[in-house]
Amino acid sequence: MRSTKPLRSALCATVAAFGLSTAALAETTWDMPTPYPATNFHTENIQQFANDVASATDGKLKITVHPGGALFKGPEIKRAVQAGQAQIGELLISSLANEDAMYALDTVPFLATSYPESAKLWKESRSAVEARLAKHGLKLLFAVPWPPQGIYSKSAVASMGDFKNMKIRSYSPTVARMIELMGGQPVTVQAADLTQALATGVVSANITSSSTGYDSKSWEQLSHYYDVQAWLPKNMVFVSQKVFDGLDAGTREALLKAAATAETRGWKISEEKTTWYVDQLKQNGMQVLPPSDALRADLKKVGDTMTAEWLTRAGADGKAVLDAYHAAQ
Ligand code: PCA
Repeated sequence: MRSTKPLRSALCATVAAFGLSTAALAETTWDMPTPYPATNFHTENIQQFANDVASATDGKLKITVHPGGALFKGPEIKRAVQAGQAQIGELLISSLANEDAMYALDTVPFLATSYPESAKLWKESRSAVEARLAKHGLKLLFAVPWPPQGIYSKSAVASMGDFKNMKIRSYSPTVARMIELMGGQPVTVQAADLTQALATGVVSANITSSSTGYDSKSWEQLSHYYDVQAWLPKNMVFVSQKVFDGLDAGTREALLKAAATAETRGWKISEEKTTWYVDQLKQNGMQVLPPSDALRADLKKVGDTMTAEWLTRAGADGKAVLDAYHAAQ
């Protein structure tokens, strides 16, 4: 049963008087590994979510956020929660693209390139993502997009030929495939290691958002940002279903409510901050440019190839989601 606030306070006082920890009072603490820096808007949104949960449950459920891949690296976070090494976590959905095509959908180039399109795509694909996580004992709580993805480079890029053999940083199997189709050489680098990879010259170009370009101080090594707006990848937050089921009904309800609020808030902040991030790139001396017509046309072809590849891989389930998305336009 959920104790009332005065009763809990009285119990706390009693417990304190006996020199025991207040943790003995059914207080639960969860570890939450996340891959991105503490000051990134995703992490700030998650910290706010954790604060909301703590206050809605009178401190009964405390979520300790471990940003920057410090507890587990991005790609390890799903396994960590499945294995019970953490109770809740965040990761980039498309980092799981090799596991299931549904996780790759939001990185199919030029399928959903604006916030409204991205919201539609999420509405149509959410239950498919939920079902896949459920098979692994995980419960989806919420998802939030990154700003639109563009291309950073060390020199001006006129057409796709300029990427020939160039080492380009990738953050997911889908991005790696895109780089291959662009003629470049994909090098997987986690966001937490990006600044160093740029500084040591491991890569000379990068595909990501204005947000991660800002976080990694791209202007220190790269000079151009082509605002291609190719897709808006999402991060998702999920919890172990078993751990969730172990909560009392009131706490479960508070968690789900805070998650829904975090999703709405996250989408809004992501969109609002996009202009600010792009401005920061400019203010730090980067040339922010639209892609040339030739580059845009070539990238569009890469997008068409990847859409066809995705459909082949995702089968009937995938086609149903894609049809629903197009019908909702
Ligand atoms: N930032 C993350 C993923 C997508 C994005 O915009 C990164 O570059 O790793």
